[in-house]
Amino acid sequence: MPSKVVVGVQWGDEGKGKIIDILAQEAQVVVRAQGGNNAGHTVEQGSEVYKLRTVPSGILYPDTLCLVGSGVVVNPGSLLAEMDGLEARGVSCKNLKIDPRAHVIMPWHPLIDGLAEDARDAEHRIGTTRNGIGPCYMDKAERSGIRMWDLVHEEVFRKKARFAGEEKNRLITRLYGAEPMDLDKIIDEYVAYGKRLADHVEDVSLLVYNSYNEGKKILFEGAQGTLLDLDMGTYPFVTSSHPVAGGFAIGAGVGPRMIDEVIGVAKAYTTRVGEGPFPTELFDDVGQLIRDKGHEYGTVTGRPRRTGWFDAVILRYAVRVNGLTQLAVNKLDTLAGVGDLKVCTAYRLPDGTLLREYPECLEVLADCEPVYETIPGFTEDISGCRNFDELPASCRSYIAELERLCGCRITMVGVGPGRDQNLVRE
Ligand code: 2SA
Ligand code: GDP
Ligand code: MG
Repeated sequence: MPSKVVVGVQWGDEGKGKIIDILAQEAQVVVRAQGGNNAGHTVEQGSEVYKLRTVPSGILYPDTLCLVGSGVVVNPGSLLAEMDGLEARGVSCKNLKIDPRAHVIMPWHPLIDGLAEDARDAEHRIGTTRNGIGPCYMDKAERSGIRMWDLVHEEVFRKKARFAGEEKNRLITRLYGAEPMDLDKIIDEYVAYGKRLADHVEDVSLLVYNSYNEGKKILFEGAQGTLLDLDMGTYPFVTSSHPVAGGFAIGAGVGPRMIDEVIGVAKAYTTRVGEGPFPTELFDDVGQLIRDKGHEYGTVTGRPRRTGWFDAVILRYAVRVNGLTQLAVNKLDTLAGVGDLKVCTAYRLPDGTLLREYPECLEVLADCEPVYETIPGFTEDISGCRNFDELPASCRSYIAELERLCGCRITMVGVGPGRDQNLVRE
């Protein structure tokens, strides 16, 4: 197995956690390279369900090295709670390592995230997860952030946190009229986190490089999705990191030639949480049926996810900007009994022009009407299928048509959340 990247190709929650968990059986190293505890990756192992946020989805394999790269933003309290929860269920976190360059989400980041969201009107609200992801990346880009190395060096940390905290107190009191934070309490709490995490801080760039050169199999785990990418997504309704394949080289500290395969993960329909454009969104009973059948509620926040038809325009875009070599399509089972299936093949502008490529700006996207192709649906419960050939002919035709429209080979089809419900397609 060469090194593989797994990326979300829609707006996140495509079932990446499940695919990573399956592919991790053959890997020795699993690496997260962007995002933070805004991610919610679900892994089901028999009757056990794990909701992972910062910890890579390879953690269920005791000998797999699980790495959190420099491009991730780490909330130490949330990470320790996640590690404690895993340990309490018998999952060891001894192989979890975090890059010293990764930025620390400090308590002011979620606070400012929430204050900023509340201050925005409906038109400008992003619908963030309020975990402080944007404000933490802002400090990183502004060069005033605190990194994991600082966190585990008490004297350095105390100095940097005090300086940054005083500045943030001025910001939140003056701009938002909020109460100042108790910095002594915060700093003591974080120093304690630093002591607990010290043994987990190690140079991830070096670990990945050495592992690769030793012939180990490496899996890079994406969070969020292509349309949430800071550059390539539906800006400004995006997250503040780079979920596209190119983000892995920077976020893990390795050269791009270390990535051999790029596997996109999509759903057989589309979902989105948070605000922003969504051309194929359904507002009717079918949309609600898909939400109910697919349990489409945020893993982290519990927010209802918006639902809609599969959008092949977005998928072609994702094939291009990620350089996909193969595609996994999950949740085909959810579409049983929803009636005929629609797939968006192009967008139509008000003047009648047909757009086959995803537009680069929101203003054009807002005017786009989806052009649909209708494909006969299916009613059979397919969750018990274990081979692609066992699927009803209508399901196989739907997948073949998606493959044709996306221009990328579909190699895996999901018919349920379990490891054994992933049908490999030759
Ligand atoms: P943020 O918090 O700054 O990253 O939010 C900015 C946008 O990114 C979206 N976003 C997500 N979209 C889907 N899933 C995500 N993770 C959770 C999950 C979400 C949840 O797995 O279900 O529990 O609600 C995720 N994280 C960020 C977010 O909705 C904003 O549109
Ligand atoms: P991620 O963020 O991409 O890892 O996805 P999430 O875990 O947030 O959301 C995907 C949800 O769909 C989880 O509850 C998974 O257990 C579930 N899931 C994944 N693949 C399938 C599938 O093929 N069918 C069904 N019914 N559920 C699936
Ligand atoms: Mg998720």
